[in-house]
Amino acid sequence: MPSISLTRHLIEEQRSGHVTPDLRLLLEVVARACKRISVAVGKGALGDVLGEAAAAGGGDSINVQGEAQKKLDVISNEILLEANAWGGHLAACASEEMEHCQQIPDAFPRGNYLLVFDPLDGSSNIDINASVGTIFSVLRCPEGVSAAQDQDFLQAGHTQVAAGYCLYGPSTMLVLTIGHGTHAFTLDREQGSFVLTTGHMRIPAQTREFAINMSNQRHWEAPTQAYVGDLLAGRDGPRGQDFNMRWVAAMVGDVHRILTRGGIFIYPWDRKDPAKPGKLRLMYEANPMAMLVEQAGGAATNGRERILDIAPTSLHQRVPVFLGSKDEVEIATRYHLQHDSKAA
Ligand code: FDP
Repeated sequence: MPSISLTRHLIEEQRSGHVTPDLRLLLEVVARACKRISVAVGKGALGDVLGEAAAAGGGDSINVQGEAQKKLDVISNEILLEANAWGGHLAACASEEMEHCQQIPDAFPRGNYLLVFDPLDGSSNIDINASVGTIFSVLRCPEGVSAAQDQDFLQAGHTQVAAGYCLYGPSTMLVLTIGHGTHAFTLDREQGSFVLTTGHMRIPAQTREFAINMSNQRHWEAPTQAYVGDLLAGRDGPRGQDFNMRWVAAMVGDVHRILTRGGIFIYPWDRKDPAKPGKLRLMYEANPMAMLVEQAGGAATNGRERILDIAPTSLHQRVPVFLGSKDEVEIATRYHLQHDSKAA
């Protein structure tokens, strides 16, 4: 059986009418940028890529989220911006690392798509040589818009035309959806190409594995406490079975495990900073992951409603996330909705 490269897969999807030539080429460019990021990540301590990025005036560089930027955050952001500037498929890019979207420079033709990315997710894993990743989402540029602004990106997740991530782990993997299933490609380092290794990933509907940062437990709201408490009670509790816990601390790694063998990933609202509706970003993390998970038969909510139906109000909006095995996400969501209806 000949191996199927990402290029061949996308050409076949184009022949089936699932992807336009422009979107196909755009996805190839993103994949190529991810290969370059994979090389930079792989250099580790030998490549002067570890540690914090320096600010222009000295000290550590802080991004728009108020977080210290790692050198690899900055390098990955630049690789994605540079790779996507000249292809002619994009109108603008928005990155978790930049306050506002960036239009394609006037020197290059502009296309009909908008690219959204988190260049290096899980960056606290960089310096410990653990998995990190790039997450991306593609939207259509609204009709008639020639110079896209931030508000043109504010489209609900169900309008995404493609979403994916690249996981930089023991192997580099690209996981992609264009709305016709979720497919995983592994980077063949000798050939330099992504090869299809799992087509049509399926998340089992039921699971006995959950992922959450338990150190925040005391800050959670009552229904999250009740739900996780019942998981922890195991076979003696209302669920009548034991649950295992895993936490990679990079969303890409946790979601990849769930796409591979099921589970539920939770980053709930908490009281640590009541002004923030969650830690994870709707446009850069929750929407693309929700599309990938739904396309693999799973579910994704904010504890109350489907993530892909949330109308974004700002580029860097945060959101609580419950995603993974469909039945388990429904159970977790029910705890929150029942709590709300009792309180009403
Ligand atoms: P990080 O801050 O290291 O970039 O997107 C943020 C994220 O990582 C997710 O990848 C990860 O799931 C989560 O934050 C980890 O947060 P904790 O600090 O609570 O572990």
